[in-house]
Formats: sequence, structure tokens, C-alpha cells
Amino acid sequence: MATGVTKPQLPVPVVAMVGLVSMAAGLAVGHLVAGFISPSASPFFAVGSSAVDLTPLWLKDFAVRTFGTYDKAVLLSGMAVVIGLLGVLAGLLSRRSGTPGLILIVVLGVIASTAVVSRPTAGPLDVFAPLLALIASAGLFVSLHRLALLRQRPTVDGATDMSRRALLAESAAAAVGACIAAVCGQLLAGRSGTEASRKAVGRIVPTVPTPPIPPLVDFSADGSPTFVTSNRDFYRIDTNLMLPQLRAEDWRLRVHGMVDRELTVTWADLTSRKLIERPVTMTCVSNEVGGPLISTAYFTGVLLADILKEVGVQHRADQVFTTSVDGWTCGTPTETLTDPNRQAMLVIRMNGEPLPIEHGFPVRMVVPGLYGFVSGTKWITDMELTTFEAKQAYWLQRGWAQRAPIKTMSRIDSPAASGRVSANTPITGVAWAPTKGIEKVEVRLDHGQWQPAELSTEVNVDTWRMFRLRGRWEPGAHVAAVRAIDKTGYTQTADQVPPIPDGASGWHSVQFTVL
Ligand SMILES: Nc1nc2c(c(=O)[nH]1)N[C@H]1C(S)=C(S)[C@@H](COP(=O)(O)O)O[C@H]1N2
Ligand SMILES: [Mo]
Repeated sequence: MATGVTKPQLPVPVVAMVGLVSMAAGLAVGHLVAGFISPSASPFFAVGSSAVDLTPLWLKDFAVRTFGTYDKAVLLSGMAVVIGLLGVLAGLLSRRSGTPGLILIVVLGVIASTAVVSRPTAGPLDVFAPLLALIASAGLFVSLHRLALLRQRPTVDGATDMSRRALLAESAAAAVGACIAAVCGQLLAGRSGTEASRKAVGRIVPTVPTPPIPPLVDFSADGSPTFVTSNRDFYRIDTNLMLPQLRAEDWRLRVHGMVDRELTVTWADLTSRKLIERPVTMTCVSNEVGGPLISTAYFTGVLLADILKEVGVQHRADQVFTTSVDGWTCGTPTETLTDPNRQAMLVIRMNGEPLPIEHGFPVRMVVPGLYGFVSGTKWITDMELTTFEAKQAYWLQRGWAQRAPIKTMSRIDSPAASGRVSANTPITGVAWAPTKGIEKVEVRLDHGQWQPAELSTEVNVDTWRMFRLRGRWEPGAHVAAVRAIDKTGYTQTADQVPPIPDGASGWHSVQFTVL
């Protein structure tokens, strides 16, 4: 077909590079500007956070199941690849004229700006980060594209070579500049002084001395978890791509809504109150049968029952609706938090040190017996007494349950799945039924009789308990299953229930081979 070819087509590698470099430079500029304004204004992270919030249930479930706690790294890398490809696409659309690529960049810039301004914590200045990102990206694209066209123009002298060199030089400079900008943005975002504030908190001593850990609380020598999970190994689940930065001295908790007297708690106020310390087992509703999302720590804090008594809860307020500094929300039954036997806490210390930032520094909630998504608000800043009818929390809006007590469950830790062990290797693991307590654990080998396992010392009913079954197993392949019986008399059933909407259940079993 003979159309009058007026403009030459730019080569694919050239336009791909132009698009990619422009896109990367824009994102980096946005990240740098966000470093000055607020880390959550970074277009890259804002788009990622919006993606997390918009992720459909099945996909989130798949991501956690497949990538576990690496799901964030996977999301961020995936985003980087997709954005890179969009940059390449902007280039490929612009082999003749730069207009289509420019339009794509503007559209993406508008999407990123929308993501930034619709973050729950967005400030009025935040929009400048994506806006300057858009200007940088579009400007660079136009400029590089013009150089590329110049380079293409047929000339007899050395002009082609010169514009080729100019194009390469400008692209390289932009790429290097982008890297520097991104790194600087990252450094600026981390300069908030939160870690310094955490160090400065110093020693927090419980008002009420903690009983020492009794002997024989675990069978870790035989492969069960240790009774206390170190802060480093404690599972972590949240929607945050960047950790919220909140200094203890800036922290405030407003307790309001259906109360007789509103209250604002400061760090100094909180730490001058009666501080109790006790071990609590926490677990995530997303934990699969046999999964790792369960840990135990000594938590120090103020009883929520005391605070709620002080504000005077009105009787219709059946929900305590808490919000963290990044806008995540959580709904907890009021009756659970006011129950004096429950010992729900505002926590400031974990295993003897100030809360690690990723576990909610400076203050979080811990409620024995409830899954984290309905009780464990980290970086907590707001507590509203309201009704379940009036307000829906983050995960409830996404299809998870409104009320979610932790189910009685057990897990085999040793032998490991498909493990190859010697004939006298004990079968050990952990069982939990927070607020109820574990009465008995039974293990079954090769679909035989259920046999009672030995139990570790109970520390309190809110913590997990280890089990161990000793024996001599025949050489060859075996399958072991476990079930727990709690102190209400309930025995775990074989029904395999998936985590959605209120927690997985079913017997955990492992196959292993005796050598
Ligand atoms: N601010 C905030 N708090 C949160 C979450 C969150 O996404 N954001 N996730 C909750 C969930 S689902 C769980 S299981 C617990 C996990 O606490 P951890 O990370 O300290 O183990 O925190 C809860 N608190
Ligand atoms: Mo969770």
C-alpha cells in the first residue's frame, strides 16, 4: 500500500529506551519530592497501596498463600515490571509521532495523582509529588523523542552521529539522575526520627511484676516452636508497603464517639498508667491449616477495660472502631474489650523492648482470643465507640467476617512435611485455643487410633501449648495427623474450612518417611 511516508519510523530499541527512561525518571522525581512532603505521596507507593486496597479477595488470598509474607516484595517488583513495560509501550506507540506516548504518560500521571490524593492520609501538598513526576516524565519524553527523530533524519554530514550521541548522553544522564533521585527520596522518607524516638523511649517497666516463665513450656529441642517468639521471628501481616513513621512524642489516641467523656491519651499519659505484662498468642485469620502465621510474645501495656471505664461507654455502642495512622480500620466487639477477664491491652512493649516499628510502634492493640484483623490495630491513633451497623472496618468491607474469635487449632512442626527421620523421632508441634485453653492433644499415625500426646506446661489460657508424642515408628512412609481438644470440651473436627471469612480449620497432617 503506497502511502506517502513523510516521517521515518524510529527503531524499536530507540523508542523503547526513550519510553522506559522517561517513565523511570518521572517515578524517581515523584519519589524524591515525596521524600520532602510525605512518604505516602510517592506515586510508586501510592499506586501500590491502592492496588493492595483494591485487590479482590481471591487474588489477595492467592498472593498470601503463594508468596506468604513476601507478597509485598512480589507486588512491588511486579509493579516495577508493569510500569517499565508501560514505559516501553509509550515508546513503541511513538515510532512516528511522540503524541500517543505522551498521551499515555499523561493518563498514567493522572492515575498516579488520583492514587496519591485518595490515600486516606493524603495531605494537601501530596499532589505535588505525582504532578512533578508527570511534568518530569512528559518533558523528558518530548525532549528525548525529538532527539531521536533528529538522529533519524537523513543527512550527509555528521549530524546523525551528533544527535545520536546527544540522545544517548541525555538518556544516560536521565537514568543516572533517576537512580540518584529515587535513593535520595528513600533516604528522606526514612529521616522521620521514628527509630530515634524508639531508642529514646528507654526502659519501660511493668507496674505489676510478671511471673517468671515456668519450666517445660516447649519441646523446642524436639522441633516444636519456642514458647516465646523473638520479635524478629514474630509473623507480620499488614497492608503497608511502607512502615508508618510515628514518633512516641507525637502520638495521640483520641477516644470518642458514644462515650460520656471524650479522652485524648498521650505517650506520657499512657506510660504513667498501670502497666501489666503478659504473654499472648496472636494469629492471623489468613493462616492456613499448618501455616506459620502464629506467634507468641510478652506484651506490656494498659488494660483497655480501664480506659473504656474512664470514658464511660454508652450501652448502644457495640463496636470499638479503631484506626491506625495510615487509615487502616478495625472493628472489635465492645463487650470483648470491657471484659475484665479478657485483658485486652494498648501495648507499648514487646518481649522487653519498645514495640518494633513493624509491629505497631509506638502503640498497638492486642486482644487475646481474636484474630488480628478484628483486634490488633498497629500504629493506633483513633478509637471510636460506635455500632457495627454504623461502621464497617477495612477487612469487613472486603468480605471477611465481622466477628472472628480464634478457632481451636493444632499444627505438627516435626517431622516436617516429607521429612526423612529416624525411627524414634518424636512427633511434636503446637495447639492453641486462646481464652479457652488446651485440654488435650491427640495424634494419629497412619489412620490408626488417636493417641494422647504429652503437653507442655500451660502458661495461661491465652497462649499456645506444645505437644509431643514419643514412639518407635516402623521404617517406611507414614502420615501423622493432630487434633486439639479445648477446655470447653470442643474437639477439632476433620472438616477442612478455608481461611475466608473467619479462619481455617481442619486437622493438620504430614507425611514423613522413617529411614
Ligand atoms: N494498622 C494496621 N494494623 C493491623 C493490620 C494492618 O494491616 N494495619 N493487620 C492486622 C492483622 S490482619 C494482623 S493478623 C495483625 C498482625 O500483627 P503483627 O504484624 O504484629 O503480627 O495486625 C493487625 N493490625
Ligand atoms: Mo491477619
